[in-house]
Amino acid sequence: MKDKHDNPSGNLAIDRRSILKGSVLGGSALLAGGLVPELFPGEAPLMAADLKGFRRIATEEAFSIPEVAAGLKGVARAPGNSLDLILVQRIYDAKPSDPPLALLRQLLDLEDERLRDMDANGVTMHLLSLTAPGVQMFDADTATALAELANDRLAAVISRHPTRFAGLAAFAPQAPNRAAKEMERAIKTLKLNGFILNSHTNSEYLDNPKYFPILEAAEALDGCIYLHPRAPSDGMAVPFREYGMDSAEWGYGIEVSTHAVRMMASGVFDRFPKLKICIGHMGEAVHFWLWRLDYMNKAAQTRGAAPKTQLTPSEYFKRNFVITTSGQESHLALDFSIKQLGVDNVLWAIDYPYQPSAPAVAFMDSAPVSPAEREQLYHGNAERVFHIKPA
Ligand code: 1WB
Ligand code: MN
Repeated sequence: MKDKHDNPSGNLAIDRRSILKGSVLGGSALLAGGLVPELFPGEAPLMAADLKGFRRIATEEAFSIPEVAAGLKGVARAPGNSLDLILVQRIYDAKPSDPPLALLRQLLDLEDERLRDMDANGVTMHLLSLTAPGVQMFDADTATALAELANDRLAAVISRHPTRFAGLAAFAPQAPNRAAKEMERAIKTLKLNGFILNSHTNSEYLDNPKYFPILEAAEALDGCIYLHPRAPSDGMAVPFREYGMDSAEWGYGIEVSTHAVRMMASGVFDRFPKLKICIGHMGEAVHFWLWRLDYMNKAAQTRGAAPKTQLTPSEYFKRNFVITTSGQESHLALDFSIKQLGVDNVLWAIDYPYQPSAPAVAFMDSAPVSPAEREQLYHGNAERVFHIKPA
């Protein structure tokens, strides 16, 4: 057993014995320059030299391709009233008079600015996914073709940088049987790592039996579906139209959490017991609600409002879901998530380019967890859930 006096670099400011006993590490915000509040004050911080070697796999990292961006510019200009148009118009149809927006450039870049950002921040790998709303606002034929094209591009960039990129396959729920075929090609031929779905499609959710071929394929292929946000569906859009609430501040999380609860309450996981769903933004708060979900779902079942299910919502959530920390850099929320779900079920993410890399790294570097837990959060869980080859 080593202690700080044995460390040849002489900069190890932590008591190894307390780590080995399983106690928490210091929560002081070493790399965040004091931005992250201390959860466990009084503990010594880790020093930078001890952290730079981590295998950091970021699991909700967005990209696009020019053809999808061009399609979304068409969506931005077509008649329509969906809440997503606020974001789609801002990013894909910016007026020349608008202040320049780095986002579209960063989404389309894979091998230049992105790799430099990863290098500068010690980020080993991006698990890439076609950014929201993906292909889900196109007609079925366009969506199917663009999903295939995006998956081909993704596989090509991964083959050029197999240690830096992994990827989630897009598919077009508008044509469920063709989607299932593409999911199979993505895993078996392109060797992608799972699937990305940007929540609802035409205001319909995965509990709808028309989508069962997709769930069946995901389960059979052992591919986790990352249920990523888009703006709330038409039926619940109105209260989100003001104050910027359509977006990542609130609307996105409500959309995805609603999707997750629909799936659990519908009994879809009785039909597909091995289906894995990943949700970001620290679980979109669903696991904060587990006690109440269990209590009230049982009441709903008793009065005949909800179907009888084999398990409770909390049992489904712990069996069928994992969460990521994307864009939710609170040590208190992380601590709660680990206690509620187990450290095996929490994965690290940045949400590049929508959120900056440096604070996301600082957040996890300084998280009040043991070294073994930090390895799980940073890469071990991602390797297991998304079939990424360990280093
Ligand atoms: C933003 C965030 C936009 C996310 C997104 O577009 C996604 C944003 C698809 O902050 O503007 C996200 O995943 O949190
Ligand atoms: Mn995201």
